[in-house]
Order: sequence, then structure tokens, then C-alpha cells
Amino acid sequence: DKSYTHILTETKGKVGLITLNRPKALNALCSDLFTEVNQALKTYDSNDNIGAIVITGSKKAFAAGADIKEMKDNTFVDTYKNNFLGHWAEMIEIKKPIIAAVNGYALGGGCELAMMCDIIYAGEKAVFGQPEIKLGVIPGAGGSQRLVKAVGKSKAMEMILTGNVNLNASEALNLGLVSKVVPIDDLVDEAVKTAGVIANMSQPSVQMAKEAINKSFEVPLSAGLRWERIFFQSLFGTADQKEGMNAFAEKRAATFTNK
Ligand code: CO8
Repeated sequence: DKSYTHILTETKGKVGLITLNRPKALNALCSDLFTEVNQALKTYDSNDNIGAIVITGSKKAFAAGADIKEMKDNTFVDTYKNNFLGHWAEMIEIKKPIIAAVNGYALGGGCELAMMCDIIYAGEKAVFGQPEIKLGVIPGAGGSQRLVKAVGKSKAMEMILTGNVNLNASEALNLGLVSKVVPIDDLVDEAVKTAGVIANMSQPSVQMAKEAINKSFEVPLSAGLRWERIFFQSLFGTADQKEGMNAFAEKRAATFTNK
């Protein structure tokens, strides 16, 4: 749709599709690229005609990590003072569900970007890894936290401490990092299809469901259950709850208006 330098955007029905497009650098996530991703996400988040978002890369690389050449000469003081790459975290404020469609390499910040999404689908040749230790650093955008929750402590330690234990698509599926493995050429369509299903549900309920699930990573069970119940109860204030339940009782398909 809009013109960006490092990404492409396209709407597919009610789905916003963001394609990382820096092929010469295997979609290395330079600061400007991530600024554009944030802009595209915010634009879709505030567009009432869009209900879900897909982020993908190329067949060779989802993203090969943060841009090593961009950051190699950074000093501690500059990175700290300017909160270097802190803007990556803005995407976790997006209310609409985001599906990562990962073909090829998802390394370092690329793996972390995928894990900041809500669902990950992998193409058959996907590779997930956290090689930062080989550069003398560690994951900086959630790898040490989200990967543990996805694959467990031992595997996360092995991946992050050696930097060369990567997961292929079927390993990622078995460990629960991704929810589906798809033939390479079908991956984006499959992700857009699932996003389309989500986009046809009532947006308030979809967004509260996303927020409730994310609470489970942040708060104790009792607080998470309380959030869930309040969200559930509050949805009785929507027209879509009336429509959804009446449609069931009348044996017809529901048509949601996101109100
Ligand atoms: N940064 C910059 N350039 C890159 C990167 C990268 N991460 N990855 C690849 N490129 C460039 C290469 O330099 C090369 O450029 P050129 O043609 O100018 O030499 C081009 O992309 C193609 O790459 P290769 O020739 O290396 O391609 P191969 O097919 O031989 O290898 C690999 C592919 C295995 C993916 C290899 O490119 C590689 O190992 N890349 C680096 C992977 C890596 O270490 N990633 C982690 C980076 S650190 C990080 O992500 C920290 C995140 C912290 C976020 C903090 C947020 C708050």
C-alpha cells in the first residue's frame, strides 16, 4: 500500500500483510527497517477494515537478526543513553493478532521478532536460532525470556549458550515454538488464511483474547483468571455478543460489526 524502503505492505481482504524486503542483507533488521515495521503495524492496528496482520520475509530469510554492521561500532554509553533498538518493543502494544510466517532463517533478532508475534507458522526449511553469543553478546529483544517459555529451559540454554544449536521446522513444531509447518510456497497463503479467519471474528473479543493470553506470561494465575473473567463479562456489553449468541440460537451464521 504505502511506500516504504525496507518493507512491502499489502492488504488481503481484512488482513494486513507486511513483507520484510531487504534481500541483500537477508532482511537484517536495521533500525530503520524496524521503524517501518512499527509504522505499518500501527497503521493496520488503527484501520477498522483490518482484523489481523501477517509478517513474513523471503524464502531464504525471515530475518537474519539485528543488523550487525550497523551496530558493530556502537559504544555502551550510546546504546544505553539512546536506548538502542528499544523501539523494537513497541510492537507488543499492537492489539490485533500478528502471525509470523517464517521461511528460511529466523536468527537472533529475527527469531525474537517471530516470538513477539502471536502465532508462528514455519515453512519446511525454516531455521530458528539465537547466535548472538558468537558475536560476544546475548539476545536483546526477548530471546532469553520468550524462548524459554516456548521450548523450555534446557533447549533454550543450549541454543543461546552455544549459538549453534538451531531448530529446524519440525523440531520447532515438536517443541511448541511454532504451531504449524507448511510447504514453503504455501506458507504465506496459509498464514493469511488463518489471519482471515481471525479477522472475521468480533474484533473486541479477538483483542481481549490476545490480551488475556498475554497476561498468562505476566501475572500470577489468580490475577490472570481475574483478567479473563472481567474481559469475558465485559464482552456482554458488545453488540457482537448479542449477534453471536442469537445467531447460534437461530441456527444461522453470525455477522459481526466489531461493536
Ligand atoms: N546483519 C547484517 N548483515 C547481515 C546479517 C546481519 N545479521 N546477516 C546477513 N547479513 C548480510 C551478509 O553480511 C551478506 O552481506 P554481503 O553480501 O554484503 O557480504 C548478506 O547478508 C548475505 O549473507 P551471507 O553471505 O552470510 O549468506 P549465507 O547464506 O552464507 O549465510 C547466514 C546466511 C547463516 C544467515 C549468515 O548470514 C549469518 O550467520 N548471519 C548472521 C546471523 C546472526 O548472527 N544474527 C544475530 C545478529 S545479533 C542480533 O540479532 C541481536 C538482536 C538484539 C536485538 C536488540 C533489540 C532491543
